[in-house]
Amino acid sequence: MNTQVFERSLQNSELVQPQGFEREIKQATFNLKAYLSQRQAQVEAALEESITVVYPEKIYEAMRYSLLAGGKRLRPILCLASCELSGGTQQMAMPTACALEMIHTMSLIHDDLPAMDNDDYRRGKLTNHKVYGEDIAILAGDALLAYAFEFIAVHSKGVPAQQLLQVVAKLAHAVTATGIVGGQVLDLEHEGQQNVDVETLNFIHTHKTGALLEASVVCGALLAGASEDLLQRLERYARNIGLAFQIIDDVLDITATTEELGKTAGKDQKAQKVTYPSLWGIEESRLEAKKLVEKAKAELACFEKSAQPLIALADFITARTN
Ligand code: GRG
Repeated sequence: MNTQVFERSLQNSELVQPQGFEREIKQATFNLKAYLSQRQAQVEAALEESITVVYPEKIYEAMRYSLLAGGKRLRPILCLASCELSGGTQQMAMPTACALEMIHTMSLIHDDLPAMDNDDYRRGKLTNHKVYGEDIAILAGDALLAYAFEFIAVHSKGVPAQQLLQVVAKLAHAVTATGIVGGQVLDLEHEGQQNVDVETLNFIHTHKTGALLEASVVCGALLAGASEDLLQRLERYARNIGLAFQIIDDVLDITATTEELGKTAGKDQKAQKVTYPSLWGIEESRLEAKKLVEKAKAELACFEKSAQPLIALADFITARTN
């Protein structure tokens, strides 16, 4: 993983000052940096073990190349944190956490293809198709997508079958035309159009980016058999951080360097894409993202200590630098 870039994001997140004495006390007892690096190491180890290279080697190598290329591992970490808040264990959630990263990675591989966003770099490395060719990159994405569902079904332990079914259904819903794919189609359709309004932009991003982030949080809770009330709180938390995440992504495309992002910076402006900063400006976009994060955190305020990881992760989303 691109450790330096991740470290910079963490340092930045620590600069965020909690508002109010009470929150200061709560956050003082929670070390986000330590939490993230511990969880990240656990996720890396599980992902490393998840795919073995066998015959035909090329496809397994292509899958591993992108899956193990680093990244913040936010989706798996959100899933683990949500499962634990809901009374479950890390062991119950790890296969789903890995599956979320497999799906996220496949969406990045396909997004980088010449037919889509056409990028040469991702996570600080050459994109999958630049190394393995377009044909293998498409197949590596396809293989990761199917394997994600197999991985949940085969490796989940200690989770009732009914709960696993709910997880699989939620995840599939977040990926298909009702989720990432639908959002991506609309994004492609509106490329180069200047009359995109904020409702359309929200629709695109709540599907293209938000759906998988929401599924990460909700699946963690489903695995643990969370109550309906908790599920709804977590869903609202996730929807708010999902949109905030994309707003900050748009801002970073303008303010961060290619080195910091690990992919080509300034692509939105170059493609004359309508983004949150192009509609509102950078400062207003940051403010909107912060408001969404505050709304997300308010959903979990009643849980005190057990919600500290998810609350700190919400802050990290606006403070990140990549
Ligand atoms: C999912 C079936 C299926 C097909 C893919 C190409 C495509 C359809 C969708 C594009 C989805 C996409 C790339 C959305 C952008 C999401 C986003 C903001 C990614 C960046 O996430 P980070 O910052 O990345 O968490 P790291 O590298 O840290 O994991």
